[in-house]
Amino acid sequence: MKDQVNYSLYLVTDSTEAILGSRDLVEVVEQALLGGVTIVQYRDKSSDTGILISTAKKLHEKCKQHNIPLLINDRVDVALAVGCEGVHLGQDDMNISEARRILGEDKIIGATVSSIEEARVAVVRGADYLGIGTLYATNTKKNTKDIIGINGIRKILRFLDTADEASKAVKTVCIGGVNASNLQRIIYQLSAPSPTASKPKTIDGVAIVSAIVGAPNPKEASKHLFQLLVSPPPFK
Ligand code: TZP
Ligand code: MG
Repeated sequence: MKDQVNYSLYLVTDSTEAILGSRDLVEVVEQALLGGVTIVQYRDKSSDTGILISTAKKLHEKCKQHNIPLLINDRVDVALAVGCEGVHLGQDDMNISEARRILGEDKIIGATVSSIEEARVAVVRGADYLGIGTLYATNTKKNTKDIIGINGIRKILRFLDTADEASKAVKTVCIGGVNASNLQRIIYQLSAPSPTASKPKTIDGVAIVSAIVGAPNPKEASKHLFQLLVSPPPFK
């Protein structure tokens, strides 16, 4: 099941006034699902546990209708309560090995990584995918110290490509400042062949917050981003 997950257009939600505004998150996610997002992470840094669980249950219903996995940011307990497909954990969250022990092999566990060492450790601990970033500075996550750019992401992809089988197999998405104007360039730049591998490791998807959740029309925004992903860039 989880081998078949499509990471290509990965929606990360935001419930803040600055991005979601006064709109209903469940409605915005429904629109994004209709537009073609392929996986959803519920990320809400301020709601209490009760709200997190009730919102996640509603989001899970919507995602199930579209056959799209729902992951929960930070909170293994919320993912368990909801019975959704997995979690996304940062460097300060529960250890990936602990989360794996609690959630079992069938659930998806993603890890935020900003360096080769963090990527190496996340793979050893059993992450299914890596959210690599921060690609570009973004207002969505302020004070991010680890802005690594295209070159930082390339270095991590190359490391994974030349390491063990688990590293080669781990899925990857990049995050931070991705939008419709830079998406194709990013994909192109992260698909350049590795000098050492015969079948170079490329990025499996882009994780996006504001360019979807903050868009005037999240369905059209997702549809446009999806089309950009499936059509070749004009400069290729
Ligand atoms: N982690 C690194 S950057 C980021 C997260 C959650 C936010 C990305 O938001 P946006 O709006 O897609 O730049
Ligand atoms: Mg976290």
